[in-house]
This record gives sequence, structure tokens and C-alpha cells, in this order.
Amino acid sequence: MEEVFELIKKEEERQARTLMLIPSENYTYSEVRSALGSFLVHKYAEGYPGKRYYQGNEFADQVETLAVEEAKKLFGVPFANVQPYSGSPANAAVYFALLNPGDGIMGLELSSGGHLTHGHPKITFSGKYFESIRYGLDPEKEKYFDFEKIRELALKEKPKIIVVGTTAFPRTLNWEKFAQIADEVGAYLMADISHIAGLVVGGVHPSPAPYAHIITSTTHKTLRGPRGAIILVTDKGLKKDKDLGEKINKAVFPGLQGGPHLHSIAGIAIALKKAGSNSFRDYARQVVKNAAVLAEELKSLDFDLVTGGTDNHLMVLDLRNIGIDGKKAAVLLEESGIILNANTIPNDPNPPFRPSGIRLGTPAVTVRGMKEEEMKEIAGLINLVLKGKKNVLKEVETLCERFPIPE
Ligand code: DSN
Repeated sequence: MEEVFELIKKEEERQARTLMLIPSENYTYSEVRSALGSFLVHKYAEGYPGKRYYQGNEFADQVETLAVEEAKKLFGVPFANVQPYSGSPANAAVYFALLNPGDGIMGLELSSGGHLTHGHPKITFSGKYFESIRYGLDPEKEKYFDFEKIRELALKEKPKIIVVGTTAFPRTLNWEKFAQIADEVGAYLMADISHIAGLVVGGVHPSPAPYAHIITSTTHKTLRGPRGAIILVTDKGLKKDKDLGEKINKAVFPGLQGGPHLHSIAGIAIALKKAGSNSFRDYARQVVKNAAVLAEELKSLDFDLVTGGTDNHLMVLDLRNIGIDGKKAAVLLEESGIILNANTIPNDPNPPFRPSGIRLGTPAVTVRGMKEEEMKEIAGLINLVLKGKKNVLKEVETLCERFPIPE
């Protein structure tokens, strides 16, 4: 037992003395960590508030209702399910609710910054049991998508659902354009806002709520909550199918999952409540400002950025001009306490385990209170490491000491 606690302590120390630049990671709140370690972890609660298969759920019902109501209020939607264990099961539940095996899922290809659960072919459930229809990025087009080409593909392939969601796309998504295409072909439009949910509620990325039928999101990225996910149905979604919420509830339980993780749901309620505050809006704004400065500074140091920059919390560096692959770069940076991940670039000539790029972002360093000046410092440190000039472990530790992880 002690061994485990020692490892947890070491992980805490590792996080304290390194820069968390993986854009999908973040620090949650101490209140969320308390909820995760609470007595709720002991309880089974299959079903939904007021309709459980086990007794003793008086308080479980209230916790889940709080989370549902916070989610509806925060995103301005009439329906929320807060039970998905994480993002992948949330997306799976939507497909199981709406599609039959073999129906088409149209999503952004992985190498352009999509996600495995958006219909990636052959190796994922979403591409094996459903028809995989892929669209890509087009750096030549304004807004980086060729909407005419995407429309033609949708008209030809007739997907049942069009998924718009990204894990490595640094620009603002044009929900309206995707909605026009989905509406024209009669498809559901699902917005997976896992990466940008905190930016959406913080007012620095447009909300998909007026355009999509369904929204899914993890809760542990820019939202700063515990690991978990939510599925939302919009007014537009209920207009298309008044039973959409009911179908999604049934697909989550009993379709896909067993007992909900009530401790996570309590943490989700806390994080959503905090995400509605003015200080969270300030945080979201600073995340975007920090990313913009980091991107500009890296560009001035001759790094190539996919799409030439960023509008959101992340950026992808194409390292081909530096003569180092993404995996090697990520490992080198880790030796200097700078933690990020290797990432494919659009039309990557390299294989996924040794891709041509790295992905980095500012949600976690912004929680530590770092601002524009520190972003310039971080860009300089990355430059020194990747140009083979210096290991900057000492400098990174000093920077981290100046900005402790808040309680
Ligand atoms: N693993 C997440 C990310 O890093 O973006 C996506 O699921």
C-alpha cells in the first residue's frame, strides 16, 4: 500500500516541477479531488434520478440532478446526461442511440486532428461497426476546411451523422457551415467539444448549441473537472427528434454502461458550477492569449505551425524544417521537464508513432498563473532544446517553483 502512495507522491512532485503542455491535460480543483475520494465511490446507482435499480440513492439522485442542471444551464441546452465514464463511451453511446450497424459516420481524419472515436477506420469500434467516411483539412482554404468538398462528400455518402470535433486543430470551428451541410443531407450533427468546452463556456470560442443536434464533451480538459464526460441534446436536436434525450439515456444505461461513477459526477457538478463564474471566463481568455503569444514567439524562432498559428488553446508544430521527428522532440523535451506529445500533421509522411509534429497548449500552465511573459520564456526554452543547444531542466524547475500548482 505504501508503495502506491509513494508513487502518487512522486507523480505529484513530477507535476509540480515540470511544465504540463499537453493541451488535453489540466489541473482540477481540490474540491473535485475531495469528491473523487468521497464515500460516493462506494455506491451503486444503475438507472437515473428517481428511477434506480438499487436502494439508498436519496443523495446520489440529488448529486446527479445537480450535475445535470448545471450542464443544462452552462451550455444552454434542454437535456444532459452526465454518466459517461469518459469521452469514448460518450461518443459510443450517441452512435448506439442513433445508428444501426453499417450506418455512416463522417468525421475529421485522425492525421488532420480528428479523434479515433469519430469513425477512424479498421482499428476502432466506430470505424469497424459503422461505415467510415473521412474529411480532411485544406490549408489553402480560408478557415482550413474545404466546405464545398465536404458537402459533396456528404451528398454522395449520405452519412447518418456528421461529427465535428478535434484534438489537434488550432483554429475556430465554423459550426454554421457544418450545420448547413448536415441539414441539407438530413444527418445528425454532433459536436465533440472535448478540447474546447472550457473555451466555449468561457466565451472565447463560439458555442455549437444553436447549430448541432448533440454535443459531447469530456470534463477533464479545458473544463478542469474530473475524468468523465457529458452528452447534451440541443433545442435543435429535440426539434429533429423529440425522443433524442430518452434514446441517449437508454444507450448510456443499460445500453453501454453499468453503475454510474457518482464520485466523478459530483466532481463534474463542482467543475461545471465553477466554469460558470467570472473568474473562469478570465481563465479561458488567458488560455487563448497565452497560446497566441506562445505561437507567435515560436514562429519568430523559425518554427512552422500547422495552419500558421492558433485561435484556441493549442498549436501543432511541424518539425520537418528542424530535421527532427515529433517523437524524438517530445522525448528530448521531457528530459528538460517540458511535457508535450508527438503528433501527426495533416498528410503526415511519417507513421503515427514517429510523426512529424508535436502538439502543445496552455490550459494547465495558465492554471498555474503563467502569462504572456512566461509564454515567451517557454518558447525560448523549447527552442534551445530542439535546436540541440541546451538541456533546460534547471530553468524549467525554477519557472515551476515561481508558479506553484494552486490548491
Ligand atoms: N487523448 C485525448 C487528447 O489528448 O486529445 C483525446 O482523447
